[in-house]
Amino acid sequence: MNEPTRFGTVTPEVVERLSAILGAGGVSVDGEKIAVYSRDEVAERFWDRPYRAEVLVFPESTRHVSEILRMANERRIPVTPRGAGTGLSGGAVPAFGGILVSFERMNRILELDTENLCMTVEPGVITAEITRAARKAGLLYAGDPCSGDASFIGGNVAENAGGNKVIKYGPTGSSVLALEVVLADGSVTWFGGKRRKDVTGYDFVHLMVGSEGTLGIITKIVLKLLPLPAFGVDLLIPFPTVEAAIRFVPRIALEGRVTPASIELVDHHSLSQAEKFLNTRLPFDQAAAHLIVQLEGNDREVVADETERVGKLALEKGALEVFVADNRSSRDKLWKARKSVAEAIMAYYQNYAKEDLVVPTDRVPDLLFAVDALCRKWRMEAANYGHVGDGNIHVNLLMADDRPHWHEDMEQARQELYETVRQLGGTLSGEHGIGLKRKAYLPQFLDAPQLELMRRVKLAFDPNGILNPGKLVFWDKKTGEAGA
Ligand code: 2HG
Ligand code: ZN
Repeated sequence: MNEPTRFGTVTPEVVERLSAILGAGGVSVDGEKIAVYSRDEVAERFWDRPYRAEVLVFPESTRHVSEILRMANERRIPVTPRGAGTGLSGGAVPAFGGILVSFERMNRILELDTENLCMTVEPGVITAEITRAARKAGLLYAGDPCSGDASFIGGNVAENAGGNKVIKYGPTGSSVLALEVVLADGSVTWFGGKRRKDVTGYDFVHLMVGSEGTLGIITKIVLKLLPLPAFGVDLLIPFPTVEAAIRFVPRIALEGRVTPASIELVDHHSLSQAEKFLNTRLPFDQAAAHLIVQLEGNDREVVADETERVGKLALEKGALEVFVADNRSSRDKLWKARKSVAEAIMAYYQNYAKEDLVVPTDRVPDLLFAVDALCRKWRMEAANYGHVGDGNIHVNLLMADDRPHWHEDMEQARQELYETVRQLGGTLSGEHGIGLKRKAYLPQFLDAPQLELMRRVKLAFDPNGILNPGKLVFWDKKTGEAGA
């Protein structure tokens, strides 16, 4: 049961209104279905209680979303937008019940504009479909979250998903040119346009990006495309220590004079989970850490030359070997292993904390030393992997035993870890978002003036606090109102 709040509830009359807007097939009050849709990838036992929407809706158009919001706003009913549920922060969990809006029926690619190099899509398109559609036209959509085969682009935008190509192309937000947004009162507006530059007013496009559905509901997205690089290779580079692997990262740019598309780290523990999960082996899998360095370009010789340079440099800096994957199957195998680490860990461990920390890149070794010490203190294991080129490390704290107070221990360990991150000049989340999972820790990272500004921005967009309440912005627990 959701706690009583001053929010309006979903009465049979509200369900009727929703059915009138969407048609009976666009509304569900089926408890089992609602339970499935009220979750993301965070296991429910990590919450203090299960959260459930009161009604689930499937809009098919901007007009549908607009009418839902107008009605919800009049009655102060919470509205939580939901993509494919691949999120890792509880961002799409309906913390105050109300209406859960699934975007699975708004799943069309509306336009591929090869003159302006952009694509207009609805929020329910699967990220990988966008990549494929662009590729067919010889173009690149640069967003590459690890969950891209399942995630919806709307969720990627709402969380400003990062992924594997951020070092070269930036996170999802760097590819967003414009957004059609339904505001809390149901009005519809466009932020941005098919333009590469725009200082005409505040940058609302990038305020919406990463705002976790708390400011408005995105109904169309214009994505920037780039020419598709003709050649690509992935270097798999094992190192005898994690530190040696990390110390090599800045050398790639400085001495190698190369900007890779990806620089990913997978430590030994992470790799062995993925190997077990996929029943596969990667070379040198006893090494303490592997880097994956992706190089790409339009000139075969330039890519070959860069491959040679980075490979040579790696061996000079202590790499155990350099493996070059330059065909489809070897590249796919490598990335499949990298992208399945998160799922593998969830399959083999019950009690874990999946983190999404970011520190300045030169502080990554300090972060990992601190993680080692923390694990010794709390009798835990760690799997460290992620986007080392961006300083964004998915520290996963794992408990092999099933101790009775595992939750308290984990909480303490997380607190200590966050304090270290803060001292290193780092932050709480690089790409997964705050959601329900990290909300309590925001004040450790954002000062009072910033939190107050966030609250006022929220109030400007959503005076009744109906949009994804409970996320990102501090609200009054009793009233459920954003402004309290
Ligand atoms: C990845 O980079 C994903 O693999 C998931 O962002 C990370 O689950 C995680 O910790
Ligand atoms: Zn990641």
